Amino acid sequence: MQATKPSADAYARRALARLIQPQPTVDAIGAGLTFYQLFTEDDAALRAEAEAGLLAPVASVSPKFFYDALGSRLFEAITDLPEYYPTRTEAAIFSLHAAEIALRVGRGATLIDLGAGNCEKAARLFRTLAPSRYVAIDISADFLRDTLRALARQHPQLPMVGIGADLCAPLVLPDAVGDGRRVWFYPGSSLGNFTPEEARAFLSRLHEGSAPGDSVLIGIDLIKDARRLEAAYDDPLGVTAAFNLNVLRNLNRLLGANFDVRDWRHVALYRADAHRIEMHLEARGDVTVRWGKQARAFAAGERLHTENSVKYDLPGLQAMFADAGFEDLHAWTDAGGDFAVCHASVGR
Ligand code: AVJ
Repeated sequence: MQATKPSADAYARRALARLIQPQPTVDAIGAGLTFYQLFTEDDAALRAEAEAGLLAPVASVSPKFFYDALGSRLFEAITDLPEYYPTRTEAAIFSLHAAEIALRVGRGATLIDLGAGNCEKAARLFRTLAPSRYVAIDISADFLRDTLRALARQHPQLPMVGIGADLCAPLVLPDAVGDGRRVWFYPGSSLGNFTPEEARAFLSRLHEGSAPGDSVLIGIDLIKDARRLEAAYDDPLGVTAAFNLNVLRNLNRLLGANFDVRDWRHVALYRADAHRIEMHLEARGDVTVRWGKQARAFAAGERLHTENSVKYDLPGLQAMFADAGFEDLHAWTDAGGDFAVCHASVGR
């Protein structure tokens, strides 16, 4: 598909976005760090979303509900597992190709970290990319705020903006993000949580929110042997199982539900036809879950679908970035072809 011509309206759109931005809770933490909490008013929407998923014929819950403070820590622990190759493979690609990546990305940009988590990946790029500002966005706001406090002390010269927001919602950035050239950083194969269609739509939204010269830097897991994939999502230590089960504790808090973690079993399987890992929680026996005036009965063996982790190949990535309007895709991979780091630009 022909890449859409970058609209000259991008700047105007940015200005408009500034006019309609919601009033966030602003927290000037000092030492060049400002924190915005954008989604507090949306708690009801989050509850409605979780509830709709639980009541659907095939019950599901969005993976964004994994990431309460404990969930974020459990995910960090996953990245230390020998079976979970993506995080360390991506880090190796960044360090091996640092010079070339810096050349393509360019120094002095506003680095916008989408789903920043512990901010470690971005922080490791500070020296290579020399950003003029670091903007970290994550749904796990308290975890992000703590992380950024520490990071700001280590990098007193680098202005930082933290934003607690749901990336699935339309992204409206506060003024403090500034008008500098933007690099949207989306590492860790987070894009894999979207279906391919949603992923393309997400990239299109980034493209729409961009001006000529802005770019994306995205890490994504590649299609490989099912056995290695399943081992990465069902580790013998049970850390991934704990990560998956923790979503139930989060739902209990969010909805006032009565999930008992012991009633559920972690399931991870690779669906080769859809190129995706699926994670589910399977009821060990008949279970009825209650919250408010609602209830959902699960028969023994019935599953709650908690995550898709879609894997790509390079031609598929090429097509998706082009469809979203991006140009000049360059992908770096490790020698084993396990993981790709992609850079693509908004044309002039
Ligand atoms: C953070 C979405 C990239 O899909 O590999 C890790 C989450 N789930 N183990 C992934 C995850 C189970 C992870 N992402």
